[in-house]
Amino acid sequence: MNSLAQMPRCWRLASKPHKFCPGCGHGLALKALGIAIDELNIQNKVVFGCDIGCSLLAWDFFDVDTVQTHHGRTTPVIAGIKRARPEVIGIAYMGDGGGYAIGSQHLVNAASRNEKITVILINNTNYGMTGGQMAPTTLLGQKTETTPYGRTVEEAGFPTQGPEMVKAIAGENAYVARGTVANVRQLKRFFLRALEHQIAGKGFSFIEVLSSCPTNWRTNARDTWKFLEEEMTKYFKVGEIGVTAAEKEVAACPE
Ligand SMILES: Cc1ncc(C[n+]2csc(CCOP(=O)(O)OP(=O)(O)O)c2C)c(N)n1
Ligand code: SF4
Repeated sequence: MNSLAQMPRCWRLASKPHKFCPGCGHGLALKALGIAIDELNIQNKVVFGCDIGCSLLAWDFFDVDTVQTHHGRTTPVIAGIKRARPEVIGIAYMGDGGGYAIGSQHLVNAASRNEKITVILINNTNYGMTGGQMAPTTLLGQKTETTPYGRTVEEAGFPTQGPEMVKAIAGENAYVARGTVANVRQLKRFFLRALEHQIAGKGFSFIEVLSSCPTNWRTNARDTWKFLEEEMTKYFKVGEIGVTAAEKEVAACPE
């Protein structure tokens, strides 16, 4: 078992130090994922897909087969690979712009088809790579390049609650959770469960990761952590997302 201080075995050493900004959460999320891959000993079976946006900087992050695609299209590309080669472990890795806005139709349809893949979506409340525009996850009142006076419900609606949406679509066949780079041990546990769900052939698994983007938030270390741990978690609840007994009953109703 790796300790958190070690580099995961499945990381590609030649691409380290990595290319993310200092303080970026992507590196922590990919560390938790790397440890989960090591613990399950599945490095030779994983096909990793990364999206457009800062997630694409992970194209050479792991020593595993990797494909890079466009906005949310990572989901159907990985689903296609999984259908053609059911023995692989398919992981689609993307940002909130790619997954919830530009390519959201793919997430919705993959969830409703219960594709047997694992989707990991980094929620940093903005479009990181292009300079910090509003994303579906931008919090109410949050200032971004395109919401200089703060996001309002009237103009832009409520921030997307992705895991809750996916769970509502995919139901009990899916393993769904929201983790945070502020708790890497818990995040690794969620990744383990998601990958085990796929290995057991049970169906779709989806993990949203609350993550930091100090470059576009324009925050120092203390304020970055504060925004991640205090502001984001008020609206985005961390934990595994279940289906209540009442919801199951409604789903079973012929009407
Ligand atoms: C169809 C299309 N629209 C817009 C862009 C420009 N673009 C590239 S990356 C990006 C933002 C991605 O943001 P997100 O998915 O949140 O990832 P992050 O960079 O925050 O990790 C955009 C809008 C594009 N490449 N193609
Ligand atoms: S712009 Fe934001 S999301 Fe992209 S690498 Fe820098 S800190 Fe990370």
